[in-house]
Amino acid sequence: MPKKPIHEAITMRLEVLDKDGKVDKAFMPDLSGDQLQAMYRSMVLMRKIDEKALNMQRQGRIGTYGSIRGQEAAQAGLAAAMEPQDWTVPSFREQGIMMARGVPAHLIYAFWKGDERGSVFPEGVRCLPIAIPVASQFVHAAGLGMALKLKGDDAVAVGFGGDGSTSEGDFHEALNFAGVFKARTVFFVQNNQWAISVPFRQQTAAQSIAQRAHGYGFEGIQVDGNDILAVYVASKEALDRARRGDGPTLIEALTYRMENHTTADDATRYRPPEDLDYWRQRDPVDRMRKFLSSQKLWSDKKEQALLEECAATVEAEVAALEAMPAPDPTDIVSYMFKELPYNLREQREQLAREVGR
Ligand SMILES: Cc1ncc(C[n+]2csc(CCOP(=O)(O)OP(=O)(O)O)c2C)c(N)n1
Ligand SMILES: [Mg+2]
Repeated sequence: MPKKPIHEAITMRLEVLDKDGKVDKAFMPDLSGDQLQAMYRSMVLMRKIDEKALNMQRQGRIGTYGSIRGQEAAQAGLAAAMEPQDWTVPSFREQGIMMARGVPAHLIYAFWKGDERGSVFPEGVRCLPIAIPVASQFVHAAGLGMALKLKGDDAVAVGFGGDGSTSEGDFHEALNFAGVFKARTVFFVQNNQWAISVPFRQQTAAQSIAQRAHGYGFEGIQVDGNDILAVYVASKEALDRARRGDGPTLIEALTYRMENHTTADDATRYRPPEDLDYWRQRDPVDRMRKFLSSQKLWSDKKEQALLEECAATVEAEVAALEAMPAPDPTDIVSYMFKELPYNLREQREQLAREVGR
């Protein structure tokens, strides 16, 4: 008996903007000059908020911090495609999209200062708290997407993780459930090519993360994650599909982590320095600025004004952080359960006695 194919599986990669800021017109999204400028501005603000966090960590004003430098296009491109009612289910490297979705930066700083109030977002911001357990976000996003479907809510849940997270069982369980139940979910993996010191080639023998979606019966797409326009196009398509009820999508945004894993890491011990030169030439922010300039949508004057505006925003967010009254130390166990189990209740009482609360 000859073998017969039972399915076709082709994984596509999307690029719109090349490293020199030239676009492939066939895939150029229909966005106005104002929208394109707003997308650029959003990336620059993300970078400035991020740079400040690294500086504050060095000054001892916040704790350990993981930078998003190099991943701004992945987060700003997706944010631009999301609707206000959509849910964000972030991991620990999503500060950019969280800000773009309405989480004030000083709360993100507060989180990294170890302050539980950094996870309490303004009313109406549909963003779950930062969750550190790798790949747990996919399970939450699958469940949320299933709930949205059952409730007939016109929103999509977007769950985040990195390349390393795709080796966890949670990733596969979440994708399987979401596929079977046609969850209103988009799985957004930022493949920044490192999981702390483990390179991507040690995560999987597959050529891409995107292709793994085929095994769960839905589409996966790889995009140039340093190309904000490609990320926007792929995200819009995936969000529209989920909103129509046609099921989830896995997006792999191929990018690069330009900084250390966190401030507790030293990437010079494992990463070839020439990688950084290669990726610096593909910087997502520079690339979009080159494109906008070529379209006469940007100028040195606008750049200067934007940098001044971002510096003022950063200072205002730091001032808001430092104006927060000292946190209640017993908060560390306050939000884990609706009702505290007896052992945590005892520990909280003991802590309260020790700190005099
Ligand atoms: C379940 C679990 N295991 C291990 C860790 C420790 N840890 C934190 S980040 C990380 C690597 C994550 O790599 P990746 O998914 O590529 O995300 P990136 O940090 O590159 O954004 C690990 C192993 C964790 N937080 N959770
Ligand atoms: Mg990674």
